[in-house]
Amino acid sequence: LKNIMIPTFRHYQTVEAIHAYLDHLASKYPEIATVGIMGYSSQKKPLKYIKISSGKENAKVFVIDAGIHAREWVAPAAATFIIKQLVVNRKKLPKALLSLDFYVLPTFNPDGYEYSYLKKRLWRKNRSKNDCGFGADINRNFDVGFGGKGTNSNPCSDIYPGKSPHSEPETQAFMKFINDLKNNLSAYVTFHSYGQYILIPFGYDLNSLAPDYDEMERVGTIAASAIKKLDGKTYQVGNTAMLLYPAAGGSDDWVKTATKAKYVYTIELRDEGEHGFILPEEYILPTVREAFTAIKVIATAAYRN
Ligand code: ING
Ligand code: ZN
Repeated sequence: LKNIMIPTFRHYQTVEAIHAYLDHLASKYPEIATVGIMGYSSQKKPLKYIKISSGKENAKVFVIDAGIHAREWVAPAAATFIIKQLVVNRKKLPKALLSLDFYVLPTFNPDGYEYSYLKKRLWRKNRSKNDCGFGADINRNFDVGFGGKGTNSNPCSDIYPGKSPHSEPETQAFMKFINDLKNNLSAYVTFHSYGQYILIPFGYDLNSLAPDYDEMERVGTIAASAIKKLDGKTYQVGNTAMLLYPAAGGSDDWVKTATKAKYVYTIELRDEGEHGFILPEEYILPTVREAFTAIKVIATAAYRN
């Protein structure tokens, strides 16, 4: 029996185990950690998040999510690892990380993750009903260039953006959640895999750089250097559309347009394509350490600026 209360990051966990771990932390560390539900998936699973509080009034906010795409299993593992460092290993944290309020949503797409886990490993989308069967790409469902480049209006497609902007319950819950925090929001990171990229908005089209692009690139480059120093891995830094491909309707583009957050990134974790989405379990721990390394750098910048 695997002890879900003490994740070792040697195995990929179920949605239930990840959510149980958040509840466990909230009951063991009630001064620091509280669990909330921002809404429900189309199959009525809770969109559970954990708030890790600085204890300071009007602290700047850092929102982290993962698992918007079902098959990118290492991303929820990374979010879980970050949560563990912020709560259990709090004594080791630098001042910047103690001074921010973190909100972490480790499973943005719990229905899809479970479907990938149990039925179809390479499932990407959520599980909402459509004319083809199931699934919209939540990372195409936001209203920034909706239905444009990198999307496909065929509901069978893996990049089907949904029937209209914000049609998906996961998108709606997330938007409301961000809207409630937006006055203090300073940083947002959404974890995906794979490719080893630190991506900067906008992604909806070519030649469209977000406000603060240069500052985001500066800090992203420091994060990539910190990862290189940690374990030698290379993460490329640049604009989503130019470095990867244009894709409209992403969560990062929406956060950057709808809030005053300065530091907004999509981070594509390991690997560079050898295993792709099916990253072997032995690589979970080194990968999630890279994720936390990037978060420390971005949090330090967010705290200062
Ligand atoms: N990559 C992202 C995708 O949704 C991306 C890249 C980031 C697109 C930000 C748009 C905005 O296609 C993966 N691997 O999902
Ligand atoms: Zn993805």
